[in-house]
Amino acid sequence: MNENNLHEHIARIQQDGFTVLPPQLTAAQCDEAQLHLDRLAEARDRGGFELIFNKARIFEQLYQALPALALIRGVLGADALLSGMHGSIVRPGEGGGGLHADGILTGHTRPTSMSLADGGKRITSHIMSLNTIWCISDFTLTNGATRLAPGSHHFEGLDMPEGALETAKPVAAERGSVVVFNVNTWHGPSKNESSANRYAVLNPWRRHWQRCEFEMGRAARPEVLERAGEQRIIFGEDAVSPTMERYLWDTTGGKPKNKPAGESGR
Ligand SMILES: O=C(O)CCC(=O)C(=O)O
Repeated sequence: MNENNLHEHIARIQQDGFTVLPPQLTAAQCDEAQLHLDRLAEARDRGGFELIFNKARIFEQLYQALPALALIRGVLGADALLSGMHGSIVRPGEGGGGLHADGILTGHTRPTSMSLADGGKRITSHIMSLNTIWCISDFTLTNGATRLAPGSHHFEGLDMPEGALETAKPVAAERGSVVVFNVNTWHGPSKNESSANRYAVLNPWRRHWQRCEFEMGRAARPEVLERAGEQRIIFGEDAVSPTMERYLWDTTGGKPKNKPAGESGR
């Protein structure tokens, strides 16, 4: 992605609340991801669809896609954190319920964290967090593609803005593409009226100083962290607060200084 494209995508997220990046995964990579999603679906009730970078190497490719990372960092800062990685299958006949905005689990709209002083208003001046939906299937107007209500991220209230259900439209996107959106944007899967499953991977992102959905530096297997190479920063090991006096604390590794190198201590 060149500098101009990056600015265009950022402007679209600011104006509409979302943008779509052209394919970041090849057809072969999507095929492989789809196979693993089918396998993991069998263990869905036991968390099969959570933390899937630990479960098949193909999912590690999603945070190695540099154009996507450039956009995420262009919005959330160079030290943006991966908050989770979830598998998603919308089967024929599924989807099409209501819309929601993200962020109520660990984001700025977590209900028990909203204060009297907030006056029932969420933060709209800045983009606090992003969600990214990786299209492992082609997303079409009829197969359960994510639908988003353009401009709904500007509304300060916590309830769905009037008219959002009517204005929300499914996003058609080639497989391998990535739908990137402000978590304030109202969205949800549309109804899958086709005869095939709709496959996706959902990767939410947070600013470095926010809580993630998982303590990722601990949740990721050591070999996954190792293979992340330059991108290891997205797991937020350096975002872990010290549990002892700072001079004893390895701020990069997020662990006591006396732990031997390579031992996460977790
Ligand atoms: O699967 C989809 O299309 C939407 C996913 C979603 O609503 C979410 O990640 O919050």
